[in-house]
Amino acid sequence: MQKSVVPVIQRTQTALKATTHCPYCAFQCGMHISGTLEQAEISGNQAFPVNQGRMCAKGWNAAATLQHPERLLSPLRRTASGRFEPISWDDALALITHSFQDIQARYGRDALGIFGGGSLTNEKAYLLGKFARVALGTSQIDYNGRFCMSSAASASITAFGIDRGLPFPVSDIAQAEVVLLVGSNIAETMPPLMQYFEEQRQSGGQLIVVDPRGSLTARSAHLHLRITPGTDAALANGLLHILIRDGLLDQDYIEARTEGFERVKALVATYWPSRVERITGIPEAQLIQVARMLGHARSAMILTARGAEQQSQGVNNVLSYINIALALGLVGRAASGYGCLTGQGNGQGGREHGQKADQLPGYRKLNDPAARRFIADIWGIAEEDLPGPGRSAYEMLDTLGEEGAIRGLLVMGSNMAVSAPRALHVQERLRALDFLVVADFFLSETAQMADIVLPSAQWAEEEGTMTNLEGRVLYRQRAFSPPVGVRTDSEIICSLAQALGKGAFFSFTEPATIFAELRKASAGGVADYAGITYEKIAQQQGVFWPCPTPEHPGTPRLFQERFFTASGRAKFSPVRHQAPAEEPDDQYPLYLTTGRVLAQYQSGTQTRRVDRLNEMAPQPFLEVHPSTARLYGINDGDMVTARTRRGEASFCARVTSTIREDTIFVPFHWGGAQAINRLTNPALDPTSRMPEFKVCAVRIERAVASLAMEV
Ligand SMILES: Nc1nc2c(c(=O)[nH]1)N[C@H]1C(S)=C(S)[C@@H](COP(=O)(O)OP(=O)(O)OC[C@H]3O[C@@H](n4cnc5c(=O)[nH]c(N)nc54)[C@H](O)[C@@H]3O)O[C@H]1N2
Ligand SMILES: Nc1nc2c(c(=O)[nH]1)N[C@H]1C(S)=C(S)[C@@H](COP(=O)(O)OP(=O)(O)OC[C@H]3O[C@@H](n4cnc5c(=O)[nH]c(N)nc54)[C@H](O)[C@@H]3O)O[C@H]1N2
Ligand code: SF4
Ligand SMILES: [Mo]
Repeated sequence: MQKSVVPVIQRTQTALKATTHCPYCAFQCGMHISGTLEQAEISGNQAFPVNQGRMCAKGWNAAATLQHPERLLSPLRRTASGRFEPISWDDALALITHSFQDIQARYGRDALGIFGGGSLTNEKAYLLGKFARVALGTSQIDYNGRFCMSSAASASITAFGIDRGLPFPVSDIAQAEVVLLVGSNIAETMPPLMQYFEEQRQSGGQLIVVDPRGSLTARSAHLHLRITPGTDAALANGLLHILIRDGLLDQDYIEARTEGFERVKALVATYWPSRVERITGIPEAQLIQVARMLGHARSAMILTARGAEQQSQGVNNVLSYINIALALGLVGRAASGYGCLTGQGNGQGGREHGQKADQLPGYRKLNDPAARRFIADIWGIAEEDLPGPGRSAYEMLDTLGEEGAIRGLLVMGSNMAVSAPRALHVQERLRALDFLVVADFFLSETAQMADIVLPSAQWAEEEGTMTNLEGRVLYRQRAFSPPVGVRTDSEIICSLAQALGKGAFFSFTEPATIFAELRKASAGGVADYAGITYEKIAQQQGVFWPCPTPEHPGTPRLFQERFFTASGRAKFSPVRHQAPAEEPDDQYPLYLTTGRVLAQYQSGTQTRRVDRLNEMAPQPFLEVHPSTARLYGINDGDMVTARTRRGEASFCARVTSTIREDTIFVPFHWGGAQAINRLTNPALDPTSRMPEFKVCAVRIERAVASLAMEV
């Protein structure tokens, strides 16, 4: 085989030095980076109060992607023969401008769409939203947070009038007597967060984990509730039923600080323990034990993550857990409350500054006339020129290329060919586009389908702010210059705006000037960043929003006095348990659930290119219970084919007694034939539009040898 020539990565600046944050998850570990181009050194930032110097394998190996031989170093164009050829930036920008203008002239403004991501800095998320509305005049922009955060966000806005993942610093976890951790596998998804749970345990605290699998996290807990997938609302209603029955509520709090309890009380009356045991598979005795642990604790927290949220009932699931937190008077009390563990690096900030279909900066609503006037003024456009709300992420992908839908798409910060539900269909829709542009560091599976690929700078090559899972705004320092030929996303957006004749609205020369405008645009909004500066972030080790003025210290803890609803009270929501969109039947007798492993990140574009991480997690696997495996004649290590109504794929079996007998689990970090999203169900939550990644019906069989060879 001929060896391809590895391109030389050249930079104008080669010394590396920065105090920054990890490029991956929402824990945003503080790190120092130093050394040389050839040998970058990464160390944990001991002074940063969130990770306190600790990191996981992804963070320790984060420098490996910077000098990676597969980095994109020039724009690429797909030729008639389907191959990519390098082209100049001028040519790339001219081709994009021409195609964009042509598509809008033929099909209207909304025929162009933008798909952003929760890994983009606040500055870039803000700029992308402005680019869609001002430079393209399209309503069609959404982002991958719709697959991630949207259910908890909707529920929190309904209950509390605000959506900040954790309304308290992570260090509060260590002080909580009892923590109910729902659908979260932090031992793999945010390992350094475990230090607070360890501290909690050492002070006599207890951890209860709700998960259909005995995940690494569940195995470290005092109690593991092995829930039937898709039944969280029944569990939460059942716990509240027992709390009411046993008189364990905080009546004073309910009266003083909440509204709507009576309707919830009436509704949960029918969720008696034996019924809830039948639905959830959790023994009555355990239900009573958990209710008592929560009800008698002086401080308690309920934390949810994707397990309960990525469902067609995701919003209801979260609301039902919030009902418990309110009934016990936990929200706003010391070392207590409800929180959602945000996932992506900037999953929090990414949902505040306007890359969401229905949103303007500062977490303002796009259909609120006052918000429209305020932002239109800042942007220097007429209010009537601001488009209205557009389609949500999956609805956008589902209709790409169709009559009246999006014909040209710009993707920045997502690899939906791997990560979207029903991925084969999404790939077909991507192929149906007239024009696809992808900005990425590598030729991701989605970039491979593009007409034009633009090479973007990575985390250590640009400055900017990120907002972590606590709502703490952080500053990423630039460590060195991007490779020659590579541009930052901000430069890309601004130069595209220029080429489209809208340069006057995008005359930003550096992230700091974008942040200055973001601060103004967020002023007076829910997510108010007006008082946050890069300098203040450095001085305070991050600033918690809301922070409305330069003198304001920021707000680490919310809800101590009031909620952000019109009445200032928190709202109970009566929630009925409803089955997931697809349940096991004769044809597809098992549940399929999906999630993550420690060493890989998301669609894997970055981490599958890091040798050390690939050694730790080289391929996906299918977790199956020994009795189920026996039933199908499957041994540990066999190739197993899994099929749903949407597709099939084969995986290596991992037989483990920690998972439920009726459930299999596959991680989603791989593309091609082993992408589990070929099988997942795109049923959406009616409010959040979150797809049901966590539950669908599946059948399995031992793969024939030839099939095993193929993958
Ligand atoms: N290593 C690694 N870390 C990551 C990421 C990564 O890709 N890799 N991604 C980051 C991002 S963007 C996110 S969103 C977070 C996600 O972080 P988590 O939410 O912790 O991760 P998941 O593995 O998706 O899901 C958590 C658990 O939900 C369980 N589950 C499945 N179905 C149900 C159900 O019906 N009810 C309940 N209660 N639980 C259920 C699964 O078995 C799984 O163990 O991780 C972040 N951190
Ligand atoms: N089956 C299943 N599917 C899931 C999930 C699940 O639990 N199960 N979880 C869902 C969740 S929670 C999430 S968050 C999504 C995530 O899935 P994706 O939206 O695909 O997210 P990433 O894999 O992080 O993709 C980011 C892409 O953008 C590139 N990128 C990263 N940062 C930047 C940047 O700053 N600029 C540019 N230009 N490019 C960048 C990366 O190289 C990568 O190719 O997956 C969802 N899909
Ligand atoms: S991936 Fe998350 S937990 Fe791991 S080092 Fe990075 S920020 Fe920290
Ligand atoms: Mo996520």
